[in-house]
Amino acid sequence: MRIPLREVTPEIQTAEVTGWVHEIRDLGGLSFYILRDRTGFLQATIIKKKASEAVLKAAKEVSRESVVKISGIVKESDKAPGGREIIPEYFEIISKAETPLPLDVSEKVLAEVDTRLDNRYLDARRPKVAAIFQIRSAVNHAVTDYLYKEGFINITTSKVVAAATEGGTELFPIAYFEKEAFLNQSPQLYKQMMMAAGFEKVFEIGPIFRAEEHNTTKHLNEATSIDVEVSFADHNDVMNLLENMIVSTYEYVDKTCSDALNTLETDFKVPTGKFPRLPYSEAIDIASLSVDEEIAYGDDLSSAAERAIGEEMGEHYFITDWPTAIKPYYAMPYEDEPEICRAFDMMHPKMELSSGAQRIHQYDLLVEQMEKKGLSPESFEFYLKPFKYGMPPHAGWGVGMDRLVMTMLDLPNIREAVLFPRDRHRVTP
Ligand code: ATP
Ligand code: AMO
Repeated sequence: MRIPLREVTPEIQTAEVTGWVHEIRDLGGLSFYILRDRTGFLQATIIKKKASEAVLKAAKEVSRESVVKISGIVKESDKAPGGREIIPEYFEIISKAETPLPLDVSEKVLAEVDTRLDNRYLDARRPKVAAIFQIRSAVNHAVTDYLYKEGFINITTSKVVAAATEGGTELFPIAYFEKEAFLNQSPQLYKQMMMAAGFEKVFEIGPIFRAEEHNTTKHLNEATSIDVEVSFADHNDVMNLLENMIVSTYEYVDKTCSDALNTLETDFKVPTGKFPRLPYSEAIDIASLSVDEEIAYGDDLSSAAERAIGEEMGEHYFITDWPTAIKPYYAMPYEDEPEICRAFDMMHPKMELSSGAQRIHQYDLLVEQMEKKGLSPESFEFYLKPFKYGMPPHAGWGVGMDRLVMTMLDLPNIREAVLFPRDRHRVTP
């Protein structure tokens, strides 16, 4: 029976293993084959004088990154990785890799990001890359687990839509028979409609599509968003929910991913306690003191402004009380001060991770806000109708999963956190 490489120890005496040939070293009378699978490495040592003809033939023919099956005796060895080695009595090449390889999996030669992404299947054989996706899987698990425990219903909404939700960023049109259709920018309108349906607490983890024109290290054209919506809740309730979810996700990664974190050699820290709440007006003051550009109240925060404020804050934080004019039409203005609204962004010191708000649940006010933003309520009829038949007050947010993983692991580029990223120039693989 096949044994994962990590579990091969001298105590088991003999083993049958499969894996990829990570490295080959030939020292004349001796040759070494470092095998790799998702659990680790194992050295196969061939003593040429003692090995069978069949083993010698396969060993001579095999190339790096081929898939092989080896069985033999397991012995202690202080010079081999993990302090043990296997002496092959059987050596089969299951799938031979062509040479030269498109990129060096053993990391002796570093490849450009584009070469790596073009050959993601090979790139992801590198333990440092695989570790990122093990952690991303744990993040997904922790988030889902947390939300289920909080009583949320997991929903799946359509990604083919007839209208924009967010504004500000462009839509991708798609060919949909004789209708005009687009890829959805956010499940925003759908999660709100499920509040009208009485689901009370919903979440969705799914793709969002944004035709961002520029290539940046923190924007994708297809991102993964963690979206929640909660009825009978205000912006403060969902900010509390968000910070608890983030902390518990970090804690889960800390508890379950120590090998992957060690492989990445990253400075991983679980954020502590409450994230400070910084009103937008104060955030603008901080930014205008530290950034070399004109910044006025009412401006969106540029990336440079975000970084300057982040440096000052030094930890995760919220920016609250945004000007109503620069947040989407669905954000609820304060009753006594309608120029500002119950919207927030949740920030990592390096970038925005989430936007959210208490939403407008009153039909007339929502139509008024849409008109103020230059949108035509007629094209949002499917969304507006539920507000006429019993819409509870509600609030929610969306977190970019890719940015969450990127900032958690201090990755230099969002593409590192995505298996098959989509950007301005990339639609394959
Ligand atoms: P929003 O908060 O409006 O949904 P967003 O999530 O894209 O937008 P960020 O990604 O945090 O917001 O963007 C912060 C800042 O980065 C923006 O205000 C802008 O200055 C800059 N920015 C946003 N999108 C792009 C882009 N596609 N290309 C270059 N810079 C951008
Ligand atoms: P927003 O547009 O701020 O809010 O998006 C929410 C979060 O999604 C992530 N994100 C992206 N990540 C990578 N590339 C992109 N192009 C990209 N665009 C967005 C970010 C961002 O903070 N409907 C609201 C959410 C709500 O109010 O519930 C929304 O979509 O991390």
